[in-house]
Amino acid sequence: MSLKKTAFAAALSAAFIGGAGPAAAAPYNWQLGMQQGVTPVMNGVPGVMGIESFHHMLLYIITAVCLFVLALLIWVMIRYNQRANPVPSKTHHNTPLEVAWTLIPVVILVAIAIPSFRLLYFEADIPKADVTIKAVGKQWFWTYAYPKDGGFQFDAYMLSDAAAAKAGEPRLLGSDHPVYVPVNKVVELDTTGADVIHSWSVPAFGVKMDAIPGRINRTWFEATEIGTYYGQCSQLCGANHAFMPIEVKVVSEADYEAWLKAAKKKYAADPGAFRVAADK
Ligand SMILES: [Cu+2]
Repeated sequence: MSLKKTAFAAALSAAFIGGAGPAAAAPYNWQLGMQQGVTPVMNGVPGVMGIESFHHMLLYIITAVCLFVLALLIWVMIRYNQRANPVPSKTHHNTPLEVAWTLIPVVILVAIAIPSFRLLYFEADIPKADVTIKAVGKQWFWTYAYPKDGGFQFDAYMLSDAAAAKAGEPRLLGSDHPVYVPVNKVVELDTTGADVIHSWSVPAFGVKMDAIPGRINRTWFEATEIGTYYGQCSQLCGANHAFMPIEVKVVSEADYEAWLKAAKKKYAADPGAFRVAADK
């Protein structure tokens, strides 16, 4: 099999059976579908459809609706054009048909609404957090703080192309100071903006939360696989909007503790240094 064919087969298998691509934690060439999810919100839990399955379900429904409408249009154009049907019937009103075209869409919408609301509540109801991180969007970098683990904070800027290549990080996605979180732990993310609206977004986690000046938006994730995950600011926030990436390293509990110990020293713990509205 040629290289191109192999990539295509990988993309196909990823799209249709949800298989992992060559690099599970990041997009890859010829990929179809979403990045592989690594959180309950993305992958779902018993009783709650995750973002990925919910998206697939919507795709099937909308495809069926579009094909059905297309078929009706083609049928009308062929069967009832002026040439095929020179004398149009004067028929109007058909009660069973009108009931059907009202009820069937209602049933479809309810079928969508039930898993949609379940997922929405699952995302909004933050479980008891093991780790809390504050992410402050700034023009154009992120400031992170670990208010409950020593209160230290640090700034995370994008790596230059040269630095990213040297560090083996993807271009435009690598950060000079990644965020570390432990695997299989609930991480609460509190986000706000220091100047304009930014958005903290990591596709593999199913997280996209606006960072709005003057308020704290809270969300959560529980990464179930060790790895490095990337995201980007997802609100147009000015000239360097595209250059304030998010890099999250999901590590083992022991590695996290080791990082925490080093980080407290490195970022010179100062609990008083980081204050936002909700702290007061
Ligand atoms: Cu931004």
